[in-house]
Amino acid sequence: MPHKFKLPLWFCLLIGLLSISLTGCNDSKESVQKEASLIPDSVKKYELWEPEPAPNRGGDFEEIRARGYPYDKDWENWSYAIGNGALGANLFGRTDSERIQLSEKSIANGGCYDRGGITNAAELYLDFDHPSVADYRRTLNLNDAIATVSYRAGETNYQREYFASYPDDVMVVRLSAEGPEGLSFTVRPEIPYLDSTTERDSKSANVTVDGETITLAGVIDFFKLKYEIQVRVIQQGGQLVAGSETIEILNADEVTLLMAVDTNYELKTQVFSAERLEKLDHSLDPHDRVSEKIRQAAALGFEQLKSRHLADYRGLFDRVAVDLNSQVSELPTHQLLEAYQNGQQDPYLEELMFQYGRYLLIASSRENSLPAHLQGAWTQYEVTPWSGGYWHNINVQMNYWGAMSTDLPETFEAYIRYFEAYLPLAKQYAQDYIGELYPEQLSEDPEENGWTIGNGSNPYFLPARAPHSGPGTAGFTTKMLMDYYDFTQDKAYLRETGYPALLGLSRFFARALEPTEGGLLLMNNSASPEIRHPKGGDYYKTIGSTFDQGFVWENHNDVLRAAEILGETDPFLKTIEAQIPRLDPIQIGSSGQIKEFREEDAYGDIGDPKHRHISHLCTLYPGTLINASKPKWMEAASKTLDFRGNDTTGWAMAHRMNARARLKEAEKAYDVYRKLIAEKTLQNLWTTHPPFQIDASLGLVAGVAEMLLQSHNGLIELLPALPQAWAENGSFHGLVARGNFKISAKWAEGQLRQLSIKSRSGQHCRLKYPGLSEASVYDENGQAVSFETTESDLISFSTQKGMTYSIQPAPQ
Ligand code: FUC
Repeated sequence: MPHKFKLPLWFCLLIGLLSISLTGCNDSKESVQKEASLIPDSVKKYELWEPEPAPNRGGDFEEIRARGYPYDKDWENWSYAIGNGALGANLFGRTDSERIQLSEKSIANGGCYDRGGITNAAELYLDFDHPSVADYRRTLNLNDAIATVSYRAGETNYQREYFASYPDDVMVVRLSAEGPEGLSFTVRPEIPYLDSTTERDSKSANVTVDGETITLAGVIDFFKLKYEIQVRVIQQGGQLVAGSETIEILNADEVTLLMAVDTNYELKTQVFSAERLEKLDHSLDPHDRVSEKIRQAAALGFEQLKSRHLADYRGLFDRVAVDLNSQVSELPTHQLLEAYQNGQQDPYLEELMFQYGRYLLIASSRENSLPAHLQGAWTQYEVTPWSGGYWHNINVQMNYWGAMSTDLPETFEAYIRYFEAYLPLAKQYAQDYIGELYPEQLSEDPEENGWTIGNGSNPYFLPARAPHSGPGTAGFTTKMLMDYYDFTQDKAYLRETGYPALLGLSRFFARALEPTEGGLLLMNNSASPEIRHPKGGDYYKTIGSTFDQGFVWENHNDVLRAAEILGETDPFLKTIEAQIPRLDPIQIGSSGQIKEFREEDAYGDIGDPKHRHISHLCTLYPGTLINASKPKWMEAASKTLDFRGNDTTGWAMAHRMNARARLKEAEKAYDVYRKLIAEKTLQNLWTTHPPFQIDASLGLVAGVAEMLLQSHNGLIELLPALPQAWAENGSFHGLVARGNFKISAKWAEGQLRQLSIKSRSGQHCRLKYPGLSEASVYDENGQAVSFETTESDLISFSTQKGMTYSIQPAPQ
């Protein structure tokens, strides 16, 4: 096809047809620039709020959820979470006795499996004794990551602001009072679960007060973890009275509380590989580090802490906006949710859930923190459900599915650091595995045996195998590592971490695959996550499950692509190339389904037909093997999802949503999104398995992005799964496509109307949208850009790094 070249005049006329505020043809350069950015006119307010404090009726030790206790319904349903990656706090906004519940990711006891589990760090109560108040409001503002409480008691107005600062690693609360009464309250800390009867959860604590600082310090016995929490009380006006374990404030105008937490945990291989009591350096004391954080924060003062927090947080959060043609709702959040549950279609709540997911990801995973765990960064439990670990058969991956496409790759750095720390032990596991099962395959060079992992890890523990999830689990993990490169185009990362990881895993797979008589290579010790024997009972073990074969396929292909990008020529790449055609990962069964197991015939022959996991569709999402170039597989995947149904847990709905988006089944993707909000969302908009788990909140972020933009098949597809409910009018700003393109688009009446693409790495750009070959492309100087087109809906053009391109689709 010839290169397309459109005249600027034509371009101006087209733009004139659109209802955007452009000033006419004389101004075309400026117009194009304005259009190119597509920056939303104003930032929409995303806020959770309630006219009542959260109830706080306490936890119930009798109610055990996913092995976790005590279950605290009010904490899960009503409290608001803030966090800075490492540190989390749940706020109740109470006026009698405020409860600030603190979590820190390394604070762990034995947990429910006796191999470490995060546990509630501390409770801080602020006793106000304001039993009857007026004009009460508590909010969690997502634009600023600040929570507030305001009310009137008597003639006095009280205000609170809370935030968790990443740059200064402190929690900050400012309280103020205006009126005759002044601000009087008692700061009363509590170390929870000190009376634990089980040895694996026992701990010591010492609470001291020195002037304006309360210190909580102690040891959790299981790993001999030393922890310290300091609370500094800085008051203006009034009086501060230090007790033995509390601080009382009398008649102040304003009080700032600073909280810092630290432990002797250090993320390095030793925490995974050493024996329980050797994991930590017992000579380390967190005291100096905590004191220093408090000292520095106090020196900065509230206003500076706040402006540094806002600059940091907004720098991440503001990168992406999605407008589904909504109006900001004035309803309290639980009523907004109730209306939705009663069938009201509300694009504002759908946007709010998306942005809330991004907020929760920023709050629970940062460059220097441990990754987001099953509960993000939060736990009030003594024993957290499933130990609050990193589950590698879907949950931890789902946490990061939306990180790259919604321009928060920094949050994934936490996982990269975690991965690098556990990798040496994962290599040992591969050595053990091959040595035990295929001794003739064992290489003397340990690197040649690669690495492998099992399912449920945590900051102290990495399993070698999982009873119910096959070796594909590690391939599920490397998909994130490859995606990180594909989105960021960070070649140094690919060279140092991504490629060696992928290559190492392919080395392991290559040794662990067993040749069959028919010439195939199948994974033994294979499983499909959590599927049990047909008649219940134990986990189903097999040879060559779709999950395992699929992830070998994905990893093998990704490593070849990575090698090409880096110009690597390792001779082992030839082995990988030769193995790929022998994997036979996808088979269609007699019901027209994607088989989960090779020995399955009709759908549901093996395992629970309504099972939450859809691991045999992982090559549809997050993998790429099932794609539009294989319509039969796409059809079979769709049938499989129909058979499986949507009556499932929170995160499993989020996986279905992403899978439906990949199938371009816009209405079905939307239906499951609606169901997730209506059925698995709590009043504080946390999502639930149940119990509360963070993955669905983060997985739906990817789902919304995937409905609006896809980029997994070597091209960028616009509005691939736009449902009727969003079609009339809408826009997105700043979503990211693989190749590191930052994309903004507007649509109306279901049609793409404007598109702008910033090329952040200068990659070749391939775009897909119906009729795109008739479009016009301009660079940010207003110069027409020539492009190639091979099909009517596909254009491709070279880009310059840093340049923003404006694409004007022809009207359909
Ligand atoms: C996987 C899932 C469960 C749960 C657990 C934490 O094992 O199958 O549903 O999410 O992780």
